[in-house]
This record gives sequence, structure tokens and C-alpha cells, in this order.
Amino acid sequence: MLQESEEALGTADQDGLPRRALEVLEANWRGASTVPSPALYPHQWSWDSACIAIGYSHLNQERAEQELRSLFAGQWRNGLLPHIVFADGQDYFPGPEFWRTDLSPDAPRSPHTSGIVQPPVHATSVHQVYRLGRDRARSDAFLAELLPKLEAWHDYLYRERNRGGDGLIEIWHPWESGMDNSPLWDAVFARIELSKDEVPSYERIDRKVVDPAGRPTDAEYDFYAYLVKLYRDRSYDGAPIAADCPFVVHDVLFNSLLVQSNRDLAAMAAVVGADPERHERRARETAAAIERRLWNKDDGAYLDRDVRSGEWIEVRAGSSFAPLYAGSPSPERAAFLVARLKDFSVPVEPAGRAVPSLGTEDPSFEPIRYWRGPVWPIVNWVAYRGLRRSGYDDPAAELRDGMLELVRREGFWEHYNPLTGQGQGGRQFAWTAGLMLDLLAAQEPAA
Ligand code: 2M8
Repeated sequence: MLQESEEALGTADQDGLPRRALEVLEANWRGASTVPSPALYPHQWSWDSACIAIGYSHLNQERAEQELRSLFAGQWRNGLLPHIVFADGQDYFPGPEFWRTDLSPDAPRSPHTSGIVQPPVHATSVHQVYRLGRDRARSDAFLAELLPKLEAWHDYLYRERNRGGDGLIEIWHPWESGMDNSPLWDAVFARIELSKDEVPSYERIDRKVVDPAGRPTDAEYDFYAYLVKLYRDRSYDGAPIAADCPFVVHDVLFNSLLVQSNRDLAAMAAVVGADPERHERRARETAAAIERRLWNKDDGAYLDRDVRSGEWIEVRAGSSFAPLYAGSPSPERAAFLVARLKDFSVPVEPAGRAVPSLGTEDPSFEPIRYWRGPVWPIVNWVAYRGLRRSGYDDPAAELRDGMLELVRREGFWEHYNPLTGQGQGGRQFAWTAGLMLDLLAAQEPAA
């Protein structure tokens, strides 16, 4: 199958990259789903799995479908798609005993899950898996099974997280952004007065597994744990959380991914003869709200907003280019953004560029510490697709070449140092492998 895969990707000359990516995915496969990285993240993560399925969509229909099915097995009765589906008996903080999602009548009794969400890239993933499936009968059955679950997931977001009613969806925890300790959240945390007795006791495991210099600080974990306790104390009931949660953010990346997922959902609804209009309308509304409420014309950038304070979050993150992926900017705005992206990105020798998670000139920039500077594959994949959809194929190719070069040289790491290119964080990282398979598939065949 491997040789066949390399041919399918047209990349047999890529230093065996497809094979190496598949080896990582195989090593992290746990029978029904894939762990992001064996020691650091021994459960199933929501947006990681969506990206892993995107990678598998080119090569292994069965695995791609199974990955997504397993994730949706953790979906709640109210549609919430949890950010972690737990495996039994694995060391990770916070595990099921900390989340206590059994306090919610909506959470499944089995499998155990967390009680928050992650960026909604799932409909895009399911759609790609459906489109590329070779066994069409199987693909049809998969679509029929997943479509109502995806609709319930989006309905949850538009029902529970749409405070203003204009389609801009809010997140309630930094983990919901997927960018845990990004400087995006510093100002939000600075506003929250946290006394020691509000922080539940907990023990971190991550620092025993990877270099602590690349992890969030204890002060950040205090906030993470405090917020989980706040949900737990409200039995994961949306209304009191919406009323009391001090962390409420309109995030650019989350909403941009949602726009495209709505479009994918509309396309899938049309395939089965259902009405796509609800999803098309949501795509339009959320795209319009991004342009109206997250474009800061003074900064010439898309910025997150702190919903509680009403203030802009004045941090230019690598994720701030995501509206290109959503296709929401006007051609003029897109051209402006593309020029900015060029300056923001870093060179990867011998040829290519990469988007760091934070601008290297930013006073908060740290090349090693997690979401405060390193190059993340997901951020680059979003920027790559955004450039492609906006017609900027050359800068897109530069990003693709840069990412593939980092992986070729260093292997499949969680993230990469934007100054040296060194692989960092968790090793043998599954969504890095998945997204690279997708970028490889997007390579033009050799002339
Ligand atoms: C990181 O987040 C988890 C919490 O969800 C953690 O630090 O323990 C983030 O990079 C997140 O985006 C990712 O999905 C997860 C698993 O790779 O790790």
C-alpha cells in the first residue's frame, strides 16, 4: 500500500515523506483512532483528528472514516463536540476525573470526554474524506451517518455561542482556540483577578514528558484549571457559563474555519438532497461578521476581540491571516493581507517560508514556548489554503515548500523553531503527519 500511496500522491521523489508520515500515523493508531503524540497526548483530540483524517483522505479511506467516527462517538446530546475523547488508563492532565462531565445530562456516559470544544474544521474534513473516497458506496454510507452529527455540532455553536446573534461565535477557554498559551490571551487573563483559593488543586504531567521551556507556565495552567472548575460547578450548562465565564473571546481562526465548514456542510446537504440554505446563510453571516467586527482598520489586521471588555486584542498572531482561508476579505483587503503575510513569515533554507504563531518582532515572541512564536503546521496549512483560494499560488507554494522542508529535515514534530527550524515539543506528531500528506497531495506533479 505504501508504494501505491507514494504514486497516488505523485511524490515518490520526496525523500520518502509520504511513507514517513504514514509510519507516524501508524505508530499513533490505537485501534479506532489516533493519538496526537504517544507520551504527551495519549487520547483523541478533536481538531487533530479532523486534520489526521484530511491526511488519510488521500490514501486510506477506511482509516479516515474511522478516525472521524470515533471522534463523533464522544459527541454530546446537545451537539457539543468535545475537544478530547478519553482513552482509559492514560496519564494526562486534566483527565476525566478533573473534567467530571458526568455532571452534565448531555455528556455521554461512555466514552469519557472533556467539556469544551475546539476549532470547527470537521465538516471540511468529512467533506474531503467523502469526496476522495474510492469506494463510493462506502462514502455514501459515511456521509449519511456523519451529516446529522455535523449539523448538530454546528447547531450547538450557533445556538449556545452566538450571543450577538450575528453569527460571530465565541470561545470560553484558551483551549477552545487550540492555541493554548498564545499572547492573544494575556490581556484577557490580566483583567481577571484570580485568588489562590479559586484555583482547584491539580498536578501537571506535561512538564515531565517534554521540555518545560516549551510549555505554558504554571500561572497559565492556574487559569486553565480555574475555568474548567467554573464549567464543572455549573454542570456544563451553557446559560450560566455564558453569564459567568470571564473568558469570552471572538477568535479570528475559529470563526474563519467555521465559515468554510458551513460551506462544506451545505455542499454535503445538497448531495443527499437536503436543503443547504441554513448552512449557506450561516457561512455568509459569519463571513460578514468577521469583516465587520474583526477587521481593525487602524492596525490593518484581523484581530480577536475580548467580548467581556469589548476591547480589541492587539496581538498579531499567525492565525490572524485565517480570513483568507474563509474567503471573506475583499480583493483589496486580501492583497493587503498577502503583503503583510510575506513580511510576517520567516525564511526556511534552502527555499520556502513559514508562518510563525507570533510575529518575530513582537515583544512577547518566544521561539520555543509553544503558541508564543513557534511554527505550527496547522497555522501554515490554513495560510496555504487561504493563499490558494485567493489566487496567490506562488506565496502559497513557498509556504508549502517551507513546511515540507522543515519536516524533511527534522521529522514530524509538534512545532518548529522559527529562527533555527529545529523540531520542538512533542515528537512523532500525528496531525503534523496528516497535514503534510495533504500538502504533498497539493504538490504540482514534476514537469
Ligand atoms: C494542545 O492542547 C492541549 C489541550 O487541549 C494541551 O496542551 O494539553 C494544543 O496545541 C491543541 O491545539 C492541540 O489540539 C492539542 C493536541 O495536539 O495540544
